[in-house]
Amino acid sequence: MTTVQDLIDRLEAEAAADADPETTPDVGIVMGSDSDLPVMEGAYDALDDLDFGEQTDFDDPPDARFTYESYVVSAHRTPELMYAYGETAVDRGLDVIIAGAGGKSADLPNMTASIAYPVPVIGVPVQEKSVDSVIGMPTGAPIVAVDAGKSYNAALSAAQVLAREHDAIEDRLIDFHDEQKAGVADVSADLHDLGFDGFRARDEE
Ligand code: AIR
Repeated sequence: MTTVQDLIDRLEAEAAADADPETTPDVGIVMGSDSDLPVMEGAYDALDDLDFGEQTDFDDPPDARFTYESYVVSAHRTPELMYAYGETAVDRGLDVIIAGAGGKSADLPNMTASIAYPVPVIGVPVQEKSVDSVIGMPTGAPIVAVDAGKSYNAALSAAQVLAREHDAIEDRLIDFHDEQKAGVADVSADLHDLGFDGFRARDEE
């Protein structure tokens, strides 16, 4: 069984390895519990939509040029792991972190933002009641956050950060936006041209 100390040792060894930045995960996803996965799933979906690959082995990156990794890190159950993840972020080659937590004490995003600084952290309040604890940071301690449950947007924001340095991600973001625009135009014309009943009947088919 893997212990918290095993994970901390792993993160520290990876940080010390001085890996080629092209082989390290670009985005780190952390969440307070695996019970957050149904909400955090959107971040994986968006990164997949943007052609990122999932890196499950630090020493063996996937073929995709841009990658993400994910861990469960609880601010309250495993504070040592939260510190280790934040403290090793720069040396492990992470460029941006997406952090999600639920409940009223959703402190993983805000604490990770402070520990990993200056690596930007995009916070995802997993529930409505988590919003205040995610975004309520004091002056000088920044966090970027999305609305409750909007993990898909968190990944788009992470990609926007990376796009300032990587034209390929910028192109993919622009394509994604164009696809969205086309989708709205399509549905708009269908609603108008089929009429309400026809549109609903088509959707129920
Ligand atoms: N949580 C886990 N450790 C600290 C916090 N705040 C959050 C998780 C999850 C919620 O507590 O992010 O949203 C409930 O976790 P669990 O594991 O009891 O389902």
